[in-house]
Amino acid sequence: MSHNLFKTFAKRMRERATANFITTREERNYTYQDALDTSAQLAGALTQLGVKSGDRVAVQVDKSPEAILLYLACLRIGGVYLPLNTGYTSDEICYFLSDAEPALFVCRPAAADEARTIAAQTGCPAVETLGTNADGSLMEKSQRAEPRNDIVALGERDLAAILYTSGTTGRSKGAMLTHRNLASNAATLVEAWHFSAEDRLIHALPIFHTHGLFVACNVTLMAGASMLFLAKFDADIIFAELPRGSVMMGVPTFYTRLIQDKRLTPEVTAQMRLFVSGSAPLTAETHEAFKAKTGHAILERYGMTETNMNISNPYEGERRAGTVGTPLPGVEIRITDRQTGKAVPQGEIGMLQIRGPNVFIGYWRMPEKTREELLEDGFFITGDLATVDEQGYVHIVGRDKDLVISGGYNVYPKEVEQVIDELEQVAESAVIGLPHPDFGEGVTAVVVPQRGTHVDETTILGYLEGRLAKYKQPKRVFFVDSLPRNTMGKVQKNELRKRFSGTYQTA
Ligand code: MCA
Ligand code: AMP
Repeated sequence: MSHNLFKTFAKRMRERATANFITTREERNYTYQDALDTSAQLAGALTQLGVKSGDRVAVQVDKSPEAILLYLACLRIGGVYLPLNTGYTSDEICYFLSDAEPALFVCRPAAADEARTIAAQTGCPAVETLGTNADGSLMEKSQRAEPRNDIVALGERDLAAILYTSGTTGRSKGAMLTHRNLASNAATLVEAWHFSAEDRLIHALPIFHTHGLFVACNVTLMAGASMLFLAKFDADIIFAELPRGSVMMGVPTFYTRLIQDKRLTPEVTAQMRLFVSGSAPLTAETHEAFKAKTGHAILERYGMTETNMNISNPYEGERRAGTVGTPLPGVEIRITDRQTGKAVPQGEIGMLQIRGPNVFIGYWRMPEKTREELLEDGFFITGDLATVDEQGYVHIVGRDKDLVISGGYNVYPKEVEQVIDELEQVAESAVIGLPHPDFGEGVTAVVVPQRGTHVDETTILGYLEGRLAKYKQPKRVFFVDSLPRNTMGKVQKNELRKRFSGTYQTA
């Protein structure tokens, strides 16, 4: 039996052949039959370009229906899809290509020259382009290619995708996700969230992370539903489209922005049956304010790149503000003591661990990191601190990992600190997340200047420009004479968070 996820999708796509799969605001439509045909053409082009089963295909393109069809084409032929944040700089891309060694790099048309330089430096044999209007060299090649209507047979552990997540050491790790991981999670979510062919998903998330790519698109495909594909979150467009949608998935920033808008009313959301939130904590206040303004209780769920979705508030039953709900069917959780790894008594706080068919098989070419985080018994150490209440609802109460989540994007302080510390005028730095009214947490740098030198905020921010993706760059930089440390010499980031806590209060 083949585990190729596309086999499951294709069956549903054929059943729904004449129905719309993706529509854009510019009225570009793909029916499911169009999606089957174009993905077969793209699969033909990939084959012609030398991509074979198991080969990585790195993709850094703007959001478009064709980018999703490229993802489907990869699945068809057993290629491993490797989406990259459009905000990543050349330096960042260089690392990903050297590490993943893709057979092909697909980039934006405007970035073709730069991409070829990076490909040459990293030994990537082919570069093609994909634009937002069904344009670019890959689309041109696909039109002339022999279509591949077959679906490559794959085993249980064959990879569908590698998604890079930053690490505490500052080096990004490639999470290896199998066809089985993605298939099981999509099927579970379709059931849990009552997705059907009737649904129209308002899709305003980026498509290079788990949330916008797998949660949104795989669930839509499995249900045979349709998606309205928006380039990005734009409140004006969301309000115009809400009356024609049935589901929206978003990060908390979507919801905090919507509740500040007078246009958020029960009437404008009357057609919607479900609002989902994830990727970062949704505060109980935001949950309650949204409910007061619309009558809808946002369904908050919890996931990770490494595990897909694990825990969700119920579709039917109480969606409890400030909690992420109960484990999804097939997912096991345990809350453990951070030192001993033993389960803590119910109601106590500990490290959240997860096991299930949704959990990845390891980090790409990092066996030691994999062993540290993915235990022999199959449980994955999330790095999140949680407690389970008497009704079985999970509360994520904090993080044991040094991570900032800004507008749903993860930023590992180490990565930013390393770049700041390259500056001669800097002795050392500490990057922290502070409460931010729009992004939830605002990346903030606290810097100790080198004795006898002068350095200011502009110099530091100027240095980071072009070296780190925009969302990783601090919103503010502060200067101190020394960093607070404990007796072990470890920087006490809690102290810094307290000291600068009011920074964005009026932002
Ligand atoms: C944009 N900027 C940001 C962010 N986004 N800065 C920090 N954090 C961000 N997330 C910068 C812009 O470059 C700009 O800088 C300034 O902030 C204002 O931009 P604005 O136009 O307001 O932002 P936007 O374009 O509206 O984007 C905000 C956003 C977006 C809608 C929240 O970041 C977004 O779509 N986030 C979703 C992320 C996501 O999908 N995460 C899922 C990861 P300047 O003005 O200086 O140029 S998957 C995951 O976490 C797991 C698996 C899970 O559970 O889902
Ligand atoms: P990523 O590495 O991008 O997959 O992000 C995963 C991390 O996002 C988790 O380890 C959590 O810290 C955080 N996260 C995701 N969903 C939620 C949620 N609903 N509440 C709190 N944190 C969340």
